[in-house]
Amino acid sequence: MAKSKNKSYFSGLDRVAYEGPSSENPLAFRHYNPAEVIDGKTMKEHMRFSIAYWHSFRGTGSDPFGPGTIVRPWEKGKDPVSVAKVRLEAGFEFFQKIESPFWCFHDRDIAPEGKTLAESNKILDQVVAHAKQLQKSTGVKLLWGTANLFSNPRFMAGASTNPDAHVFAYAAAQVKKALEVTQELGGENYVFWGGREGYETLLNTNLKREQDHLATFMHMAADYAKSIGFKGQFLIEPKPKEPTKHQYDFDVASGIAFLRTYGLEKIFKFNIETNHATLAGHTFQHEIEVAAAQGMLGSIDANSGDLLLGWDTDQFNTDVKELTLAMVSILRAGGLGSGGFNFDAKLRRQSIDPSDLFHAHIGGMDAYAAAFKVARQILAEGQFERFVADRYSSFDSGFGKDIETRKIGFKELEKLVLTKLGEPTPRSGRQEYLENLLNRYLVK
Ligand code: XLS
Ligand code: NI
Ligand code: NI
Repeated sequence: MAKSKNKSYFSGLDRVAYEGPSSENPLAFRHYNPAEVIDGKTMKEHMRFSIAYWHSFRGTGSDPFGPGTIVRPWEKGKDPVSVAKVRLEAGFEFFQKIESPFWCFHDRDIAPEGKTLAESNKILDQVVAHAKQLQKSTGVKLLWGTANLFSNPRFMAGASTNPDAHVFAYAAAQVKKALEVTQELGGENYVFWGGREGYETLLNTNLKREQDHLATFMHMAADYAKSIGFKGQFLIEPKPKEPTKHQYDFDVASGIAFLRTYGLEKIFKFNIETNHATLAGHTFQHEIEVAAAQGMLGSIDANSGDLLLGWDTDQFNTDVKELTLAMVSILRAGGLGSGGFNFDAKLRRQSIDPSDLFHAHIGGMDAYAAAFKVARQILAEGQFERFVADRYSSFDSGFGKDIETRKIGFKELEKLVLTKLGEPTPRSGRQEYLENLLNRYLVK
């Protein structure tokens, strides 16, 4: 079903224009100017924003207490495959109007499942062909693809960590296909979020065996990707809980331990999601720093949670302070490479108008773009960098350097303290001074 040239799924909502910080138009960008060139790259290229298809085009506002509230006009028709194609057209119109260069999907968001795997694959191929055409005609690209290994009841006890080898096999077959379609659409990364890879109770769980299986699955995926010449970056997306009580990819630190334990550390980087960081009891910036410290910062799932709630609320993030701190760490680490900022965020249940989808993304994009600019200024002026460098400067020379290079040990250090150094002089960490300095950048 081809879309006629002038048909619009979002009539009355135009391509969002940049109007600058003083604009009072709520449907304009005030900070994200896609065409603005900074250091030889446009803002569009710097930010690499992406739209999460599952939330923005499959989300209905349903929750455990009631059905969906969001009704889109294109969601009608008897044939689910035709509806899937029309929905994609609506999606690509939105991606263009919101100036997003990328999108992301799970296999099952874009195409309905058939009665058998063979049928599902066939349907997926049809929809992917349509997506490929839309990518070509709009220039919107695929940041990453992934497989939904958590919604279908067959995965209720996990996919690769399922106690039943049959389910492991099914999941393997599904990821094989998801890798193929991600490659077909030029996906720049492939994401593994461990949907139900965790446990509800240890009473029925062999934790060691499940973790071994998870690693085996990752190795199989990497081998297959290699065999088909898939060049995209593999990403692990940690999350501590939800849907299971304990998810194996708890946070970045436990993810690093897992990858190293099983010899996967060269194959993976991390896709860090803000709300997953806070669910794990960390700040967003903390997770970025832990990944960056190991050269494993890959991509961002841009959202935020509600610190008073214990689940993944997946809200759009407009907290410029939180994002500025994250951006400082990201830029200091050299950026995201093939990654980007994917709005893994959904509209609130009462935000039922198509314009709400625009306001949501405008807010997220503007907050990130503003944070990007402030972070660049902070790094260019280097006040925090100099402060931190100075704080550790005793390790730059003399016995401090000898410690870092492991030239000396306890014996030499004891002798130094007893004969020369004596008692150390305490120095202020100056936290309040630094917090005020940060606010000088944020509040002009
Ligand atoms: C769920 C995850 C999921 C991944 C992709 O909490 O964020 O949406 O990003 O499977
Ligand atoms: Ni996510
Ligand atoms: Ni999430």
